[in-house]
Amino acid sequence: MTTPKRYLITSALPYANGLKHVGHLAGAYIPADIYVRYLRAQKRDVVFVCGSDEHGTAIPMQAIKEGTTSQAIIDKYHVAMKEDFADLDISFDIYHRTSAPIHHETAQEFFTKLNDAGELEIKESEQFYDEEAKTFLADRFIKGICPNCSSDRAYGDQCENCGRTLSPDELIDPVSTLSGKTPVRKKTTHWYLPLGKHEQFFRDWILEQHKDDWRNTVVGQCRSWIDGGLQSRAVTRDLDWGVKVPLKEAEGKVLYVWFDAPIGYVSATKQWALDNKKDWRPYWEDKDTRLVHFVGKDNIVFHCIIFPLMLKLHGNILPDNVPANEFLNLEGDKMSTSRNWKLDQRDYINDFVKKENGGGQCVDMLRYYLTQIAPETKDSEFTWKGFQDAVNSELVAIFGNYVNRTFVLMHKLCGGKVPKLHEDILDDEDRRLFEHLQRTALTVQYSIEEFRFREALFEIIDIARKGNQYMQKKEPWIVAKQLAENPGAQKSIDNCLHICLQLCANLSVLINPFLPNTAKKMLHMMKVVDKMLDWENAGKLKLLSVGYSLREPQLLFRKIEDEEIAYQIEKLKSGLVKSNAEKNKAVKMEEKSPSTNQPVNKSTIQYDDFAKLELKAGTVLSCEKVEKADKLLKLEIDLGTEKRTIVSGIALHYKPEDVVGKQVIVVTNLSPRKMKGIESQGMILTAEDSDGKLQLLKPENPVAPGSNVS
Ligand code: B3M
Ligand code: ZN
Repeated sequence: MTTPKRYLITSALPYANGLKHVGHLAGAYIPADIYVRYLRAQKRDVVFVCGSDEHGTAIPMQAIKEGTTSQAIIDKYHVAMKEDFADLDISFDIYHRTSAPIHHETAQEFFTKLNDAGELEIKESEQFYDEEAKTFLADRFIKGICPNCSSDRAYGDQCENCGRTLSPDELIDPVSTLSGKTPVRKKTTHWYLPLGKHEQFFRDWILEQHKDDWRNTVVGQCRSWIDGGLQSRAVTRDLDWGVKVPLKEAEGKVLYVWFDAPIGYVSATKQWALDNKKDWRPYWEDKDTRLVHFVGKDNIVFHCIIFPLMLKLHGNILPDNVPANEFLNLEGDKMSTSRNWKLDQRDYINDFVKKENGGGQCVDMLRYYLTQIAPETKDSEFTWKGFQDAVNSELVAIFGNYVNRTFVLMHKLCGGKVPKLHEDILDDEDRRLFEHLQRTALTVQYSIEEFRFREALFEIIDIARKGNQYMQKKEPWIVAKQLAENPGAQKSIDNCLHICLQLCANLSVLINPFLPNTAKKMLHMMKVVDKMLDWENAGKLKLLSVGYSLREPQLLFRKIEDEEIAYQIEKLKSGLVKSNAEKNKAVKMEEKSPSTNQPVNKSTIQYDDFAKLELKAGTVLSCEKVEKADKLLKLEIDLGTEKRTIVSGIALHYKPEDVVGKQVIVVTNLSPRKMKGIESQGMILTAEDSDGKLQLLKPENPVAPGSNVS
């Protein structure tokens, strides 16, 4: 691939509605930062932009939750997120915010240009309206049951449980999150981006042009959107928080957050250019710019379909790649803010980075582990044990140990100076190591250019591993013992340490984009300036001059102790218990059925509470799928004296024909509730096996339908 004139690199703009966790960090920030640091070391013209996404319903909802104003929320979280990124050495050229006037102007100009060119459709439709709060209900202000997974944590834009993108119409049992009431439908006008009209463009651009250089997961998601039929997307909302629609007839409407947020990349570039006396235009208008968006997989459609279309219609360049990451799970479960099952960046910073023996090395430890397990091709998992292993057995035992040994021995056996390389006694072992280094430098470069950071990091550690093996074979400390009888042996010691030191210098160049603090520490030890870290030095064999005196070694990494890990795991678990206790309270107040499959720590109840349940055995008479609900089955159940219709979320685990004739246990006195328009008159009991599959509970031997269960 040819080298472009300049690069514009973006990381997804995080919502300013709360602190971000390490899943976010692994998905969109660390990979982008590695890439940018690499480009800078290559002396390329690169601008790295990000900022807070301060619009959308997520902000006023958080304001309601915290009993404050939307403005106070964005001010608080904008500052907090900016600080966290800085503490973790994410090296944005600008961390901007979408509440800035320059952003509002830029977003409005985008809308106006598209609208004036006739590229938007105007349509009247019926939307949910809360009569009590006297407002239309956009996205997050409407809640219901997910048609895909039956979770009750589904909103008008997306299900929090399964991640599916939703429209308010798809929700089962929609309620307003403002008043808790069932909303009514009311007419309203909105502006739409007609994606369907541009289907051919997407097919050519993504499915043909980029089918090989974009990640399979990204192309796959785009293909399913395109093949599924691209619908027009509303780009305005009835809401009073956001960028005002710049039209008289659109009083009270704002731009949809997903219309304005990605324009935030443009407005951030403008602000950066202003601050640095540069021209922003070529970064967005000149074809010789490579635009790369780093995002998590839930943002793919917006960065590959919606925003590119906006850019195209507005006359801008298109992204060259969108290396989206899958999700990072935590200790066997999905990371979740609502369940408090997460590791916030802030918590890591407080518990490790800001601690006495923390600092830059702890930043690098997290950057290391999150890159080593980066969910580049599939979901991956953060475990505290995995973190400890990565640090102790790779960073400490391989990388840190190699550098430390080299420096210690150089001081002990070579007088603290870079020894000479005696070409006349170079052997195969020496040459093999050189060759390996040169090959690896190229592999690392290639992997980074292809956004395969895990692979690149593995290769770098492997150099240190090979360095350790080399030193173990050469055993300069043993050779040193023979010096009295054989003074010529010093040459062999010199060669070993010369080579090991040049390898250390190379390691600092290669590791720099990944672990910048470590590279800096190594520079200090080698007494060299930043220029050493220029990428052109990668793979070079004479980075350190002979006779140059070097400093004493500093330990690059400390060990992670068992107690630290135990403490973190305990903290995580106790956080979950707390959030479940709060959640149980909320569920009770809302009188929701416990249909979510989250781990719940229920409190003890009295026998009387249990006795309120009426449980009966029944026999399934018939069963069918519920339309437009992947998880639901509708069952007719014989309870002896009566028949009942029950809707159950077992469709992913049982086929309708497999259930007919089976006996089941039914909760018969649960108040009826409607799901997908069908009244469910009770609930059947299941148990979840270790694979997460639901198993129907049944009496050991058949009993008469209607038999009591106790
Ligand atoms: N704020 C969603 C998110 O944080 C959204 C990204 C915007 S990128 C332009 O996942
Ligand atoms: Zn769902």
